[in-house]
Amino acid sequence: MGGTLTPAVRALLDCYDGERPGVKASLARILMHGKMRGSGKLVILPVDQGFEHGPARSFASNPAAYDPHYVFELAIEAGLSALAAPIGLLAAGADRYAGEIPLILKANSANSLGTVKDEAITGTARDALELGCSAIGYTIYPGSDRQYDMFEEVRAGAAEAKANGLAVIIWAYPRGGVLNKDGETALDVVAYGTHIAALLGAHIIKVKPPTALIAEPEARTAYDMTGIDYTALRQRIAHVMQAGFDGRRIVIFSGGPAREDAAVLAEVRAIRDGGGHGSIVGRNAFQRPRAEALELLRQICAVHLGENE
Ligand code: FBP
Repeated sequence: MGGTLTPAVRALLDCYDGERPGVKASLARILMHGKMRGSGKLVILPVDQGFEHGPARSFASNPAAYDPHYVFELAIEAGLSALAAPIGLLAAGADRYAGEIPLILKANSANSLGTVKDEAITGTARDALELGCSAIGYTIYPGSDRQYDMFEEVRAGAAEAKANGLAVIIWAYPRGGVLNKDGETALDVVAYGTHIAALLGAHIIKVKPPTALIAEPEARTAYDMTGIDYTALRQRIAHVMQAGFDGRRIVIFSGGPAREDAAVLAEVRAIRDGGGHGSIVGRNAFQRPRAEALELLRQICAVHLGENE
């Protein structure tokens, strides 16, 4: 269904000064779809974990999700903003469900069998267009020994995508190099990853909710200087939004490993209160039985919409 853009969506599109009309139309298509339609917030289902973590770790707890049609239907029935997945999964449903949900082609992929912190290019702008996608997505690993090659690959892919009217999403996941596991989600590191993604030209940036740790000793002084207390997640989210061009880029937060509903929803409330643009929730959706997943997704959407849960 078409319709007039809401003030919230117009305001967001205005943040992308000078961007091509085709790209803005693609962003609008995602922002004007499903339950979050017109709110300026997004809730997206990512299903690339089969690649990143392997099939059993991803789907054994809810075997229905081995079937690509299941995840298409989950995203559609939940009224989500978009479905993001690698080319093979999208190709298995893009025709059958054409026009029912905006699609995002996850165009690079890693697997947990390798040791190098890198991703292979597994899709192109042309692939995305053929599948009817609105956007293309890339992971970057700031900090990894392969980071500069990843940045160059994203630059090339993003340029081609934008020239073809596709929006660009960057999954900014610092890891490798000097970072240990805790450092990957430290506040300064997540903010740094967000900023690098914005500087690389992402329209939408996806990061993990940050912890209160400051990993880089040199950054500590800068944070101390602000006098801001980052104990509350809400405050840390607000800082990540600053790093995303002070709210001029759409920044959404990933769901992480499957947890209790209450823990997921508490985090989503902090994302909302910190001014985050939404959530991208995979395992906490498709690893639950369908009815439970739909109910949790309903509540996640309600939180972001500021409705009664
Ligand atoms: P989840 O909600 O399942 O965490 O999905 C978000 C996501 O970014 C996926 O797109 C991706 O497969 C996964 O997290 C990667 O997580 P990690 O890099 O920590 O293995």
